[in-house]
Amino acid sequence: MKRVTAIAAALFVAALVALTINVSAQDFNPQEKTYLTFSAPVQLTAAALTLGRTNGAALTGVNLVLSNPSGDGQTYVVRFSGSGVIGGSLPDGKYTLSLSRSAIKAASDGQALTGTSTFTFLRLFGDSNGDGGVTTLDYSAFRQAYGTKTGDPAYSMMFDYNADGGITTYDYSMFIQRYGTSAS
Ligand SMILES: [Ca+2]
Ligand SMILES: [Ca+2]
Repeated sequence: MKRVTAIAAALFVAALVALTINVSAQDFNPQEKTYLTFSAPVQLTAAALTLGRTNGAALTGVNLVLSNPSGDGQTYVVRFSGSGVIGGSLPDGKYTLSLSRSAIKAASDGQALTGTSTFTFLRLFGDSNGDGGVTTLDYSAFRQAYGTKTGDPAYSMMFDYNADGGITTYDYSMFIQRYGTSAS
C-alpha cells in the first residue's frame, strides 16, 4: 500500500516538473494578466504564493489575487491589488514569486508536494520591450502612443501609467523620469 502511495507521489512530482509560469507579460504591461499554468489540475490558494523584492526591500500594500476563471484547476490568474499597486501594476523593481509546493495539492488525490519554486521577474514602467532598461527604442514606441486613448489603434496600455485610458502629459512625465534607467 505504501508502495502505491509512493508511486502516486512520484507521478505527481513528475507532472509538476512541467509547471510553467508566464510572468513576462506583467513585466511591461500593467494590465496584462500573469498566469500560473500547471500540467495537471491542482488545488491552489493565494496562501501558497509569496511575492518579494529581490533586493530585500519591504513590499507593502500589495496583495495577490488568485483566480481560476476556467475552473480547470490548471490555469490560474494572478493579479495585484492594494495601496501599493499603481495602475493595476507593481511598482518598478525586480521581484520573486515563490510557490510553496506543500500548499499545492493534486486535485486527483490531494497529494501535497514539498519544496518551493521561485520565479524572478521585473517591472519597469516605460520598458516596452522588457529588456530591463528604458532606452531610445522605448522612447520611439512611447511617441507613437502619446496622445492616444483607449480604442485608438496606437493606444498602448503599457504606457498608461495611471491606467486612466489616455496617454497624456502625466504618463509622459512618468516615462521621462525613467528614461535612461534600468530595473533594480
Ligand atoms: Ca527597454
Ligand atoms: Ca494615463
